[in-house]
Amino acid sequence: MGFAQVGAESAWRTAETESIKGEAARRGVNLKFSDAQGKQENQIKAVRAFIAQGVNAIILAPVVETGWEPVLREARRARIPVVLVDRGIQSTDPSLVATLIASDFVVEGRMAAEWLARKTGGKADIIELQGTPGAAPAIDRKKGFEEVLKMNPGMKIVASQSGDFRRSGGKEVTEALLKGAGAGANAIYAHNDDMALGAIQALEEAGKKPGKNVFVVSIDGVKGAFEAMAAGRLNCTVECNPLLGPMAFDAVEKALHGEKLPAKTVVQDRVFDADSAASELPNRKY
Ligand code: GZL
Repeated sequence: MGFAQVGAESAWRTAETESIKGEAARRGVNLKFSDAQGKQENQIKAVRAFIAQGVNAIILAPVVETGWEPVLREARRARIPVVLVDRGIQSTDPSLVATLIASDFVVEGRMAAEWLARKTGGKADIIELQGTPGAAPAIDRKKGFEEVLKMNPGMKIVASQSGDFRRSGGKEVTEALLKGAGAGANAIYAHNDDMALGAIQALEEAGKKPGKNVFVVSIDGVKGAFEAMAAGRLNCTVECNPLLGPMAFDAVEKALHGEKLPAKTVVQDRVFDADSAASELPNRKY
């Protein structure tokens, strides 16, 4: 089997890779792994290589939504099923993939905004740290967040920029925005925990108190986020479960047996905040 992974940009990504590699080992599957360093052309090359090597099936975490149809047609021609995990694609032909296993990022964006609206009484000037441009989670987390802002006129995104889902990106973008359009912000919405943790560092270096006079809300639910919440530096994280290995291999098995799979299996997410962080921390698996 082949697994074409995005890269290693965040703790979430690492946890997903470990889940899929671990499940392959548990099932005695020979898994060929490719880390695309965040570049779609490397992912496409990896899928082509898997096809040339005659793998039985391919697991793909598509870095961005567009540009997949040609290589997916080549996989279909080779009768190699492709299971998408964690991010979806835009395609006019649903038969090109066996199924998608992922969270609902629009719902995650809504949950983050609803939590912030409750916490601030619907009044906030927000710096938004976006994920990778063109990636399904970046597009949809923004969409869901803005849906809730439409119903809360006192909440405004005063600055928004991509930190590419990286901690370093979150820190650098926050440093820059605090000197510009985001100077008066009293809240940060980060599309993932790694960027939120970078932003928290930037806020503290700017003499602000993240978690206290600047609310910080993010998504993923990685261990570092729970530790930051327990320390009072992060206010809320919306869980996005990366432990997709078992579901991915179940889907591959079904596809190989010619079973029809649902277009999408939605992974359920929960919201956690500082009140529950300390008690929840020991239960965290990633
Ligand atoms: C979500 C996943 C995102 C995570 C980030 O399914 O694609 O990519 O939220 C990761 O941490 O980089």
